[in-house]
Amino acid sequence: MFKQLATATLMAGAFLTTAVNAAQWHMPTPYGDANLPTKIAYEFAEDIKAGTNGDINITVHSGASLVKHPEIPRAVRTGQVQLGEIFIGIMGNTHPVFKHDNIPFLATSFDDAKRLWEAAKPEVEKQLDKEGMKLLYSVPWPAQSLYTKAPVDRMSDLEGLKMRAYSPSTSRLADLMNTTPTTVQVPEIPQAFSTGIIDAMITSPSTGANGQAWDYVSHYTDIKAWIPKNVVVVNKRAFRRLSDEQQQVILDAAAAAEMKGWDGVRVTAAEDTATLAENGIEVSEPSEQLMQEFQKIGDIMIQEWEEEAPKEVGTILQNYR
Ligand code: PCA
Repeated sequence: MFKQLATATLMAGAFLTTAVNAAQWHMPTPYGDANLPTKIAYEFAEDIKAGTNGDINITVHSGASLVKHPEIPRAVRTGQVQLGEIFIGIMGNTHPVFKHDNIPFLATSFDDAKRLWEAAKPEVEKQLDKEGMKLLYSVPWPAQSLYTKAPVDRMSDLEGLKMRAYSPSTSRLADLMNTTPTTVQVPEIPQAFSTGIIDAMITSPSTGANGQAWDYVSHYTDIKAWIPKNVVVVNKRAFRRLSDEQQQVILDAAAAAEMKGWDGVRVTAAEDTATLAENGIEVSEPSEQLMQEFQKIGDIMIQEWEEEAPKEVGTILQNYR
């Protein structure tokens, strides 16, 4: 009898421990299931579920289905959701350190982009920390290139066009190109082109291929202007509440996700550029003149960016260079 009671108590205790440490978490992401970052997010959630024996069960809500992209930082900060994925550039108005992500011609190869990320990461982590968030991992996009309805040989070919923007930095870039910036989220791109809200955009071959850009543009000029990233962040309080073992499972899954992103993007960049060409888009290298004109704008943007926060941005540039 005693023994039975003791066993029952022990079992109840075990159950309670599980119940206290078990968690159903929600992870909003901005982009659809066809995108590399989303695929990695699902695997990240699987790794954590397996590593915690189901105690931390993360539901990935892709394609901004639970929280609209611009609202994801606030949702994680306030603990409305425990973690989420964010395109770094959209936080450019929160603090200039986030703008390192969308500066044209600062880092245009994957190796340089990785170095820039290492240089910027401590400053990014500091700002996220002030916002109650902890950085888990990043996923880079392929380099950002130019989609238009006509060939582009020089900057003046773009003058007056309505240019898609997706961050404060890309709005500024559109201004400097003598185009008109219009903010459009990925799911609305096809409609924005068909209704004449935008005439041109700068984004990855992946976003062009996923959105069937051949339906609304004819030319892809491969300027490779910058390599932006998404980050996955967790609410600090939610993370701290976990046991040390659970925290370690999450950190290990994050490290694996980071590797998958930086390896995988090289493959998707090549595949998706080929897909654009296969579907009839004219893919071409930029003219020397166009690159020189873009380069000048890039220099202006680096200078403006540094003036915005000389200390933090100076540190990033110094680390990078
Ligand atoms: N695709 C996303 C972010 C960068 C990219 O390549 C977009 O166009 O919004």
